[in-house]
This record gives sequence, C-alpha cells and structure tokens, in this order.
Amino acid sequence: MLGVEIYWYWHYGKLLKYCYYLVDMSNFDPSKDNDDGLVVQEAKPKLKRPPLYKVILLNDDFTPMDFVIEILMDFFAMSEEKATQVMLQVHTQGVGVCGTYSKDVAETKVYIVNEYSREHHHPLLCSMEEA
Ligand code: TYC
Repeated sequence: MLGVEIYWYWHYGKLLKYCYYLVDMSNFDPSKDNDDGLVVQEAKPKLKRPPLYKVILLNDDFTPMDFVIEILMDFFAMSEEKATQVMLQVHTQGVGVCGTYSKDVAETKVYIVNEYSREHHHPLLCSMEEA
C-alpha cells in the first residue's frame, strides 16, 4: 500500500471519516488469481453447542401418584397417558426423565416443580443432570 488519504466531512449533522487506500495496481493482472501463492485455510468453527440437561423426578413413598401425573402434564406438557407412563417409571425404577432442556430452562423447571410440591406439602424431588 502506498498510503492512505483521509477526509472528514459533515453528513446530516454527523462528522464522517472517508478513507482512500492508495495501492500500486501496476502489476495487477485481472486474468491471474493475484494471491502470490497465498493459501487461505478455512478457520475451524470454535463454537460449541451449549450442554443440555435432563430434568429428572425421584421416587418417594408419600407423594400421591395423581399429583406426580398432574406435575408432568402441567409443567412438562405431557399427555395423561405419557405422564402416567413416566410416573410409573419413577415409581418402579426410582428415577425418570421429564425432558431435556438448556441449562436455564432446566433450572427453572426444577425450581417450579420443587416449589409447587412444597406448597402442597409433598416431598416430591425434582433434579437435573447433564444429558
Ligand atoms: N411412589 C409414590 C407412591 O407410591 C408415587 C411417586 C411416583 C412418587 C413418582 C414420586 O416421582 C415420584 N405414592
């Protein structure tokens, strides 16, 4: 590059900067690729998908089955059939998955389920783990 010429000007009340880059085009041949052997390597994407979290329900001996079904339908948008299936899974296996979500959504679900259970004096426990 041979140099830069800078101009300032007013445009609708704003002071704008205008730059000319002066380059030597004497050896420029538009029929060539003009990259001087430069190899351009594509950058590997550095972004990673954020981790997902499973929201889980734990079994206990006291929470009524109907209450667990109600939770699964109201907070996890399950049909009555699906909610019954998941509740029975927790009841027989000790733990069951209500759904998989981003971290903040999973944290919110865990919080509202546990709050709702406490408000209704049930010991039902909801938790989360990385998927
Ligand atoms: N085990 C409970 C009962 O017999 C029912 C239950 C199911 C409790 C699932 C909690 O996450 C749970 N009433």
